[in-house]
Amino acid sequence: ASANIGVVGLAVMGSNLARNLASREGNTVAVYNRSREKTDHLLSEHPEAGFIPAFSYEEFAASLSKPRTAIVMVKAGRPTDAVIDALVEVFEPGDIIVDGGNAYFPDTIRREKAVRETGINFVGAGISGGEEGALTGPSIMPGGSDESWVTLGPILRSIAAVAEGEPCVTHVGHDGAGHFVKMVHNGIEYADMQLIAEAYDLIRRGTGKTPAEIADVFSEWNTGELESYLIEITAEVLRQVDAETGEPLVDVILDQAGAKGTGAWTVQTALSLGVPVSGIAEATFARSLSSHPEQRAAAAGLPGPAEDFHVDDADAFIEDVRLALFASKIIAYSQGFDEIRAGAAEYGWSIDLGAISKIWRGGCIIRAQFLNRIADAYAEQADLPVLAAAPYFADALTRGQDAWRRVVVAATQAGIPSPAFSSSLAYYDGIRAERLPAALIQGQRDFFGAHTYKRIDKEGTFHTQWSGDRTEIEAEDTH
Ligand code: NBP
Repeated sequence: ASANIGVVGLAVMGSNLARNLASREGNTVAVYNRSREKTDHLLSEHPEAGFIPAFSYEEFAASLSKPRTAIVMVKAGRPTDAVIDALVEVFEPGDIIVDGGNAYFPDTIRREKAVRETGINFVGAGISGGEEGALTGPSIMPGGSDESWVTLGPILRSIAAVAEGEPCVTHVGHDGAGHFVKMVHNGIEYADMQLIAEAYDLIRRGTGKTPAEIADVFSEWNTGELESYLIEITAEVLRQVDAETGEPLVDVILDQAGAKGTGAWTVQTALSLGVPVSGIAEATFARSLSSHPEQRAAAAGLPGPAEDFHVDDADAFIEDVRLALFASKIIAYSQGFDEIRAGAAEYGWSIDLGAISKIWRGGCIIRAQFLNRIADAYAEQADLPVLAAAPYFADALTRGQDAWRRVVVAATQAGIPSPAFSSSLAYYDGIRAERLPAALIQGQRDFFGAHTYKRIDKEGTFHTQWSGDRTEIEAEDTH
């Protein structure tokens, strides 16, 4: 027994994570993969890592010092269950099994409960940053017990990305909290990407600039408050020229966006929690819409606006789009953090929202300067009801709202779909409204279903006898 950490599953993510672990002072890494070839390959390619190979689960367990700690990096779903079951057989109480794959958080809650009964610790850890991040430093979102964190904390801190001197990992909360937060991270990523795509589309169709020229706009934006990994890579993608045709690559890529499901999970979960994540939902739906070529072909003949879209002052328009993008981004993040807040309340997790924004500053796809402002807002007030109303963000929304409205109006008039821009603006106007037509909805519900309503001027629950003389009575029940 001489390894302090083990990795099971040596496909691209697992082998990169194993190499990352091995490269850090103090770690000796045991490795195991179901089929022998991947283990042999990793060992021959990276003799410098000093891996301790195992070719059975028994050998793997024997090569680990106690408490045994293993990170599982296999395909999500059944393969993960199969590996956990096998490890439970060879591990002992106090040992730690970490699932670093992309598990759906209810699965993590279920697995944690089952494994805990054996006395073994189970930790679901969201790991963001793809292959590159796994190798050089990901953002890590571990859940699980406090006991497991004592052993796991230093190991994960050793391999995580570092942002402003701090490792991008924190003990998020118990059982499924880590995978929940990773899920919302991906949902926010969907919204951020959609917003950037809408900004590009509006600028291109409004000003006639080429993708390469728009790349320069994004590079410029990347020096200011929008500074982020996603803006940076957007410029790179837009600048890329297709070797075969000489066209901008973005013009030869099929316009049907794929998805692996984490955006949908974020939205489904938000629906059951009753949290309006409209930006994430629209971003997820926009990908679905793009991926139905038969419907798009059938609808292609439907009319758009009579006049062509052209803006007179390109620079002013681009500045409006920048402000609209920042305002919409604030809303998307505000909604995402709202979902984490609601999830924590529902599942009994104690999640430090400021700490979450900090561990997203490095390693992950949504890494950005902006996340410091979120951390500041929660440092100022830990129980913020809504992030968008915190002073820094309220100020940015105040600065941006006129431009935001102009952009949404222009997009609507030009017939350019901007679901994420416009739904974010609708959310903003909804959340800040003094009164909402929800009052009318309550009246309608009372009319057809006797669902009752409350009044603004006195306590109690009321019902109007719609099918009778329409007098109001005090009601007992709220349906
Ligand atoms: P894959 O998701 O492609 O999984 C392949 C690995 O699973 C191989 O090691 C394979 O072993 C193993 N495996 C399977 Br399949 N069934 C198994 C079973 N019944 N028992 C034991 N092992 C089994 O690998 P990946 O792309 O490296 O991703 C690993 C995890 O990390 C996934 O959950 C993924 O969602 C997550 N993730 C991926 C990324 C990314 O950018 N790719 C980013 C973040 C998270 P074999 O060699 O014997 O077939």
